[in-house]
Amino acid sequence: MTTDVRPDSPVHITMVDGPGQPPATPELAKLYREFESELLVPLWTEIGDLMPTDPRSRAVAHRWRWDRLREMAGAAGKLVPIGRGGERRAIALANPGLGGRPFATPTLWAAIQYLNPGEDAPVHRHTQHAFRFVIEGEGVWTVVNDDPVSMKRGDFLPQAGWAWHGHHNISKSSMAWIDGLDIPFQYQTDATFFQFGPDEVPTRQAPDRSQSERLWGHAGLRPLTHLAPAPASPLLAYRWENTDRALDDQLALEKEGYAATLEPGHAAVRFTNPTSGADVLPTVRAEFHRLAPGTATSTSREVGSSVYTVFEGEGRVAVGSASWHVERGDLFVVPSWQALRLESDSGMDLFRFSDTPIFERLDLDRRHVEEIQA
Ligand code: 1HN
Repeated sequence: MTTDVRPDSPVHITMVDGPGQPPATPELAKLYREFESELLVPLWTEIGDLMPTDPRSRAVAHRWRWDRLREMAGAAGKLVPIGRGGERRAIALANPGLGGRPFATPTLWAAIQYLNPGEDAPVHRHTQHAFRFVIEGEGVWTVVNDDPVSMKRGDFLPQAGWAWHGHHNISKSSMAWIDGLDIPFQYQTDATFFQFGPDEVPTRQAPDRSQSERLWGHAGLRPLTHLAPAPASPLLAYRWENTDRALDDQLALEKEGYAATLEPGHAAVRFTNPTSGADVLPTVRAEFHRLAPGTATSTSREVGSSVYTVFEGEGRVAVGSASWHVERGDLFVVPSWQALRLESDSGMDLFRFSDTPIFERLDLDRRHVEEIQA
């Protein structure tokens, strides 16, 4: 029996020599061509790639500089109109290991978004979970399910998947911020839905506090009208004043002899869902880390990927075999299972987001902290 070889088969099997490999004969070559034409792949040529002894991410450790991002976002603000279709003037980090796609890591999107005075980013909704984190400036309102929420430096603003949202700049100056979403995760797993809403953001009102903050923004106090746990946080803004004070308090408590820090000089908080204490978003973890001057973290690795941005200060970061000096606004990526170490002489504040909730939910999370070298 003869088999037509599919010249366009996406399957390509190479004969390799080595342990566990069959003798390379013309008959084997013929069998491999038949596999290709029938769209079949033998395990014995693939197992090393499919099942490495530990995670080998295709994503690469990489750092993007804020001054360049900010400059190019400003140029886009002049050249690129914002409206229906394009939806957002967002410029995404493309990890050099992920084929030029707008993916910071295999699961996470990170972008700088830019809005000119008076502009609207039109209303829409999608299944992707999202957040904003503000490095500098103010004046933009994100309106989530008709609740207008102001955005200021240091604020963290989560937004659950399928919530209607648009942004409006009420101020006289342009503003840039960072967006994080689980776009690559939902894209790879074909879970994405999207709908258009109104072209104009419905509100021009700018109250001091959003409805969500009035209902949920009182630490430790649960409204009795809302006792059921929600999958994502209903609190739409985690204000910088609170984050800053929490971190300051941890470092002060450490000085007073309480075990309040993650490790010496390293204060850290996680943004959580007030209905459950779980992560703010089902697929995304968000944290803030403060290194006191002269602090170095231990070296650790974990399953899942992270994106960090330097909020204030400067320092040194080592990820796997890469290492950079980082300063205010710089973003960097930590691929799965690559060793991370942070260090700062003058002190450094970092916002971090990661895909860890996905792995915890599936019982695939692992973390390893290296022993301190003498
Ligand atoms: C989106 O809706 C926002 O709402 C930001 O600001 C980035 C990237 C892809 C698709 C939708 C936003 C996005 C996005």
